[in-house]
Amino acid sequence: MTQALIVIDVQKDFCPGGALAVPGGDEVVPLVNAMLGDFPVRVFTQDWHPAGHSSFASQHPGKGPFEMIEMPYGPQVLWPDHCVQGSDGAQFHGDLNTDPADLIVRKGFRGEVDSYSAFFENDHRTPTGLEGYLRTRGVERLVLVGLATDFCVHYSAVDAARLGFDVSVCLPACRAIDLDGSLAAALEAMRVEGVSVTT
Ligand code: VGL
Ligand code: ZN
Repeated sequence: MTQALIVIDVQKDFCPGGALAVPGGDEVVPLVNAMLGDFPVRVFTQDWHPAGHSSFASQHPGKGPFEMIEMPYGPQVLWPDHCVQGSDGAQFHGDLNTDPADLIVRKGFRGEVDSYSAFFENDHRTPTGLEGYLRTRGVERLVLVGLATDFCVHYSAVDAARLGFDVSVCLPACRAIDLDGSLAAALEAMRVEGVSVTT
């Protein structure tokens, strides 16, 4: 069974000092680097928003970061401005070994819709193309690592499981934002969808 390592959003803005820092986000870097050699297929994702993206609290007068709003496609958390296309914060962490990446998938590049998952945007309908890439390369099994456990890793893992991939999340190489219990909710949602979580 061909296995792919999917490295989610290990970018400067999600690491300490970044615009949307995930506690301990940088700690995953050496672990991810050490795992790359074990996989014949390696895909990295990069959160990649245009300036003024609709998920940014700065675009919603009277709202602040981490508040919720209703978007046409459903509820959406508002975030500090982060991972703006071409900005330093959108770059991968400087110590992440990106040379072995076969494919880099950028997501969240449409102004009006956010995209946590590496497979579908937050409307749950618009594909990123990653499913077709993995299938045409004969990949059946995915191991997910990266940031953040409770948002982009979680949504990617659930979508992948629903698409029929055998999915496992390697928790030691992930870190969470954990807003209002979102980590526990994500772990439960992944369990329900048949994602295996390794500790
Ligand atoms: C992410 C919030 C906003 C993530 C991306 O990578 O988990 N979280 N954009
Ligand atoms: Zn984002």
